[in-house]
Amino acid sequence: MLETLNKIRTQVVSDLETVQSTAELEALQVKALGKKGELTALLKSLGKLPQEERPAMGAAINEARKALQERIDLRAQELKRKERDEALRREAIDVTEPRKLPEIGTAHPITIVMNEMIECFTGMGFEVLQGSEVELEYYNFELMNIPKNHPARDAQDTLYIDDNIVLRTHTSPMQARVMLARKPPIRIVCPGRVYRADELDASHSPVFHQMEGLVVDEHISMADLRGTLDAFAKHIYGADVNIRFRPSFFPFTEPSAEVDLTCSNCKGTGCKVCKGTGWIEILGSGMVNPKVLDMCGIDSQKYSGFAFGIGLDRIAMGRFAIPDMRLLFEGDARLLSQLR
Ligand code: 2U9
Repeated sequence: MLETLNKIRTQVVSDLETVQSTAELEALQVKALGKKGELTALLKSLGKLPQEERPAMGAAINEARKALQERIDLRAQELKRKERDEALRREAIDVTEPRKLPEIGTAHPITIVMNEMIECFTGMGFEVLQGSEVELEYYNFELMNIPKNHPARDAQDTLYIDDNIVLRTHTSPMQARVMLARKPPIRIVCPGRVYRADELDASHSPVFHQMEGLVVDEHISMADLRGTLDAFAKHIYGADVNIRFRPSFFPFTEPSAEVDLTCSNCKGTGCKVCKGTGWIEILGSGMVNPKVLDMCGIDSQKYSGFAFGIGLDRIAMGRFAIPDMRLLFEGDARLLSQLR
């Protein structure tokens, strides 16, 4: 039996040298010292020995178990250290390795145009206000001198939320609110989304973008309007462009004018883009109708004002040669990637 014990011992010691992982080591420990292991089997067979040999043999087995357990523990420590070192090496991250850069986005063409205009008007002392897209009919129409039976109110043009609540058809209700809340001088621009009951096609969209401006003070004249819009046109399109006024009509301005800009394609000589006229229409404007001033609580005897409205979508399309309005609203990243 002692011989068997020594054999087991020698075998375990030599196996300890060859195990290469903690998993293998555990298996070896179970095989040698486990409940069903070789040493336990040996202990159980003590009964076969003559009575007087049993204590010495039992002690020898227990001594062997203790000695082997110590060696196994030592080996376990070694293997653990080795495995940890290997894992550290294997999982090492090279923090100097260049990473794949995320794609950098671009501002939307309408945002680009809007920001340029905001910069221009704030430079001239205008304040920027945004307002709500859902408005009372009263602010959107009544105060803008568009009474109940006016064609502009037709359900075909206006998206109604409720009896007297609409999606604003222009940003003007914001300007009306400012006039009602403040005293002149007023110098504001209101950029934002507006809504009309239009089908979406290459040149129409039920949602589009405007920037309206309003100046109210004593002695404001059409010359102030012209000077402001001329500075605006030159800031956005370059010092060599001019503007011209054509008479027009809007319920909220009197007199009213449509404003054309030197055609950027032909520099005013006439081409296909401007249909031979040398001019491109860019905005509408006028002197604020005295009726509107009075309804908004501003004495039209003392004060006068000018206003203008710019459609940002058409301007963005012209600027970036975007042929179809739908491209502005589809959110296709391939459109923006061309503006980079
Ligand atoms: C107040 C008084 C007057 C704003 C104005 C226009 C002329 C105009 C169009 C431009 C292109 C709408 O987006 S568009 O289709 N706008 O032609 N807008 S005057 O007049 C105002 C605004 C507020 C209190």
